[in-house]
Amino acid sequence: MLLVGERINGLFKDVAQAIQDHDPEPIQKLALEQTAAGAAYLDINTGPAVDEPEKVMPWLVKTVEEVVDTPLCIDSAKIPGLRAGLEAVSRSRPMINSTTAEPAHLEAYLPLAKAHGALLIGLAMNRRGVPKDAADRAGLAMEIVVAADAAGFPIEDLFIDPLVLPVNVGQEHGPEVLETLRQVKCLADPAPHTIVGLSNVSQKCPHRSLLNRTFLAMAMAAGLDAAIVDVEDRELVHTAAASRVLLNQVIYSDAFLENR
Ligand code: THG
Repeated sequence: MLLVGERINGLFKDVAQAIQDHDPEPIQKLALEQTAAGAAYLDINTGPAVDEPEKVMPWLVKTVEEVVDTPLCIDSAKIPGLRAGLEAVSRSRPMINSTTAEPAHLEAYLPLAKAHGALLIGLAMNRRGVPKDAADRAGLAMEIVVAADAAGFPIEDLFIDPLVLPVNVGQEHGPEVLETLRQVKCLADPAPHTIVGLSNVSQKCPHRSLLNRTFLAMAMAAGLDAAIVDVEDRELVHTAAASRVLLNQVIYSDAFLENR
């Protein structure tokens, strides 16, 4: 299970403030803390309020790379921000977050991912938005797989994201996300990897940690390989470790909570 730390995101007020103040310290503290907590990747997102992501993204990348070696997941809905972030990455194999199934997006992101030797997240959505049911999400995932194959992009470097929605507004999507995770594993051989933005499920809900870790265990049983999460949530990281043991993904030991 690959855990991607979610905290360096302008959605969070402290990060938005640090970006505004051009203050590296809060960002570097989050990079160190998440790495110590077991993050294999760090998501880097300027947040929606930033006017010039192509300036802010390279600053975030450099700020983080000054203090950790942890590979980065460059998260931007805008191509200039993404491209500038990738160009600033110096030592690790980055992950691109993300393309959709939209042909224009695939045409832009697949060559970019290839050129940078990057892993690529493909969202199960297109210009019409996120489909309601699993079959349509899996259909869009298949379009991404076909385009990746045609572009010579390795399917084992592709991470399909079925898109998790908040349970308080999109309750019916939960089981559809789980079913999509199962179906994606049958789309190709080797199958693409799968990833979700886990904390979406509990946005604006009470008991966030409980909702997050419960959905994580369910999603792992359905074939989830990676998740963008709050890695500083110990109960969540422990749930991932317990799930890996119970799904026979790692050999049991009494010290299973130490497994990363
Ligand atoms: N898929 C992919 N990438 C993603 C997502 C996804 N990147 C962003 C997001 N979703 C995952 N990361 C977060 C980060 C923060 C929150 C949720 C998901 C979050 N933030 C608080 C909120 O909005 O209430 C911020 C408030 C605060 O504490 O300051 O919930 O799905 N590929």
